[in-house]
Amino acid sequence: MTTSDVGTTIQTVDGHRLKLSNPDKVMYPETGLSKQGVIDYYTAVADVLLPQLRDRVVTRIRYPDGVGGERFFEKNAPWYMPDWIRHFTISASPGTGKAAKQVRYPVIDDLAGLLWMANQAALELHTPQWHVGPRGGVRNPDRLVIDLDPGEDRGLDDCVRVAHIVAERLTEDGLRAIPVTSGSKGIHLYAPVDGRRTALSIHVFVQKIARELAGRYPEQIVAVIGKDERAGKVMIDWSQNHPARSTATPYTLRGKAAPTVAAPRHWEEMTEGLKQLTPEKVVSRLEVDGDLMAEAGLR
Ligand SMILES: [Mn+2]
Repeated sequence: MTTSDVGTTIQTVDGHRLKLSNPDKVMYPETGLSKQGVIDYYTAVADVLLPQLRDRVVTRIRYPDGVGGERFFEKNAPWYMPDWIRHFTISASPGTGKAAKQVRYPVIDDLAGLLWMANQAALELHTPQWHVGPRGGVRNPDRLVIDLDPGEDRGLDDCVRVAHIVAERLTEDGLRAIPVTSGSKGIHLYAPVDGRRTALSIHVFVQKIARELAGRYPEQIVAVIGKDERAGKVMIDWSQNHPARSTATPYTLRGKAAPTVAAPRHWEEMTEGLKQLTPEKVVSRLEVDGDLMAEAGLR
């Protein structure tokens, strides 16, 4: 049910009354994608995105004036968040034994929560590799992530080559990775893990693999996290497995000049000329491919 007002629509979603403000506001000037367009995208992918968000705390990058304007990274649930969106107060660095500040994180359970966030211009959603339990306990990760970032003079083709190298190395440890083009410059590789290892131990394990591959392919790969080191190479960023870190959630929009999505891909696509995907493309692929994340055991 939708009623219209000047600059606002009221929708009832999942039994919650949602006020969507400024639907015509342009969020991506390069293509003209509006806030309504963002809401339509998130509605179209909800069936595959919600399983990625389920029981994970979500940090947001908000673009109140669209991608050309100021953006801010938000961890805490804003005070005005409706109480039907769950939230958990958790250490910013759980499971590390370090004193860290407490964060009141939201968890998105349904389309209503997703659209409430979209209405906040939270274009980008980021999640950690661990779940939160029903009372706010932090579980061991059920997946690992390896972020491939191209340095200066390197691009997606170079990331593709390194993705194959990393995936093959992971099979030696019985891990099967799926590539996700990040919607930015690189590729995220995800692999399911059995939940018996802590985030910190996975963090160290992935760091070891990154260093090993950088040693074996020094012309192509660097395992040192930093902007300068990666020039002319692909950086294997292992650090996003740290329990304090999060990664762009598969199927989230990215806040780039033109709208793109963090999108799961077939290995057969991982060849020269690979491109990042637009939201339209991701939605049309869903009808053909279904949920590649689920197929990879990642939901
Ligand atoms: Mn990256």
